[in-house]
Amino acid sequence: MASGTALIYDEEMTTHKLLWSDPVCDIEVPERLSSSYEQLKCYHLVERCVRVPVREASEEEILLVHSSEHLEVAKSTQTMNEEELKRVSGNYDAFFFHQNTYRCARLAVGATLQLVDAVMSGKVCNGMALVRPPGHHSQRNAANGFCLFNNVAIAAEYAKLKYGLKRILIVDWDVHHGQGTQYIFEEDPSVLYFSWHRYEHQQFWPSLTESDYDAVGLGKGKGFNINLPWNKVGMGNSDYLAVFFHVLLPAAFEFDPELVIVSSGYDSGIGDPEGQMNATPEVFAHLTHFLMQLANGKLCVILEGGYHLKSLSESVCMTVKTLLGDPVPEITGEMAPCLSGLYADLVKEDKTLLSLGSMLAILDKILKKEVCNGIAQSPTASVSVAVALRHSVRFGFQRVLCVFVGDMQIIPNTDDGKILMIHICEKEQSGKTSSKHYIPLNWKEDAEGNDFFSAVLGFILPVAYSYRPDLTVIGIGPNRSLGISGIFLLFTLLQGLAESRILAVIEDKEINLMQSVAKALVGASTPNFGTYVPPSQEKANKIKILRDQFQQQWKMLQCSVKEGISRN
Ligand code: Q9C
Ligand code: ZN
Repeated sequence: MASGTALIYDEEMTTHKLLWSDPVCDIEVPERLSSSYEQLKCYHLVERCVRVPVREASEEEILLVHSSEHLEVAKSTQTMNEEELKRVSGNYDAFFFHQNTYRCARLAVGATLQLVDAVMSGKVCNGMALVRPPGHHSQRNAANGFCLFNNVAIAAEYAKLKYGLKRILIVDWDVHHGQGTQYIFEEDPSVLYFSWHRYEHQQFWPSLTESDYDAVGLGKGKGFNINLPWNKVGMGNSDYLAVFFHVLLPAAFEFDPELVIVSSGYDSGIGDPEGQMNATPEVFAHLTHFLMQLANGKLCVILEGGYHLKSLSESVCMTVKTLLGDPVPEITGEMAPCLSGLYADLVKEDKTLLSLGSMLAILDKILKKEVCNGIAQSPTASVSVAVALRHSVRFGFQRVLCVFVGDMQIIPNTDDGKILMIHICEKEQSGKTSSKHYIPLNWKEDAEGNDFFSAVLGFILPVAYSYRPDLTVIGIGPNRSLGISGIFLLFTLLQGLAESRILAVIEDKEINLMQSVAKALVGASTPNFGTYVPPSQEKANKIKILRDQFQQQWKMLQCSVKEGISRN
């Protein structure tokens, strides 16, 4: 499988700039690119990436999306004087031309196509292109909102044509609606377009009715356009995550894209004058990490907006760091270290003792932050898990999330809130009733395909993100009711929490499972274990009932329009 992260940047794209005074356009400055690149250098991320050069897109490539009239107008601006440039710019809503704009826009498209080629050829697994001008407002026949050519839309058409792709997902996390991209793919079922955007009941630019949630695509493309308008400013990390859990990711997993392209605007981040949102740079690491689980990891991130230079460049770094496979940072967090202890009475057999010794050795390395994760084999996983949990709490961890799959001989005490246990098993286990910190989830994976993603996204992740664990322990015991693919998904998605600190405890003799878990923990993307299938009505109801039962305690579960996502 492909590895490595491409980074595409060329200083030449900083030569496009505003020549006159215009308060609408003056935020789209060359420093957006150069300061992002400087910050990447500063964190030593540039040297860890594969440098891919830019190129000029050909006219033919631009014509995949745009009209020849639009191309000719753009071309003609190369030799204009300032007065003429200003006049042509005035024909569009929020756009400025410079003599170098056409050249830069061709480089921006070319950079995007270079990234698609690098990913599709297997030269790298994923990558980011830092480009100007941006693209997602640009339409077949018009420049708009700082965008001349629609970089991402051209890339999607190019990937369909050159690589025969049948399903491409475009995730537009810029704070503006990429109406240009929506128009281009409105009738196209092979491109699923998702955008969230500041909307304020149509008061916010570009103030279109078609930016609302009821624009779902047209004709054959019906169902392949998803808009999530924010009717208030101030949205933050938990809002973005809730939308991923409850809206985007369920659709994306079911769509099963062959390539994911991000219209990556960071004006949805904190401090941005356009967006007025509150999401911190770390959230982009989480969003990136989720998208890395699709399309076998084939992910192309293309810069769009982002006008607060510090917020922008930190967010770019978070994205690239995550693409490189670094642990996902905690969104917020506090911690405290301490000592250790053991369940002496449970440990009767030598075999158990031996396995506990090696488990504790691994756990200690995780607690001391020498490693980020580890796998321990055990003849009795639930005993090892109970010991690991006790030990972690004694050491000083405040919130340990434990997901246990299969039968448990011993159910740890979770009354003090320092442990949250989610117990996945086929049938209700007697002797313990559910509570805020002990949640039984009776689930048997469908034999026809992997339907467990619906439970992970609809219940487990929201609860886990509400809890904000500082360590995750995943135990796999006997009679597990999940297949390898479901367990793999659990491991990859829970890596977004607790700064990726995960201890896996697996009942021995599960060689295949050990290998899959090891792959998940080193950051391999979800292999093809078969298809993701939507849950049956019965399973969907089960998730809904659990959500209703626990949403007062675990707020990220709230996802109804009334009390959830948009808080209108
Ligand atoms: N009163 C991108 O973020 N604002 N473009 C126009 C008119 C234009 C944003 C306000 C914002 C364009 C790529
Ligand atoms: Zn924007």
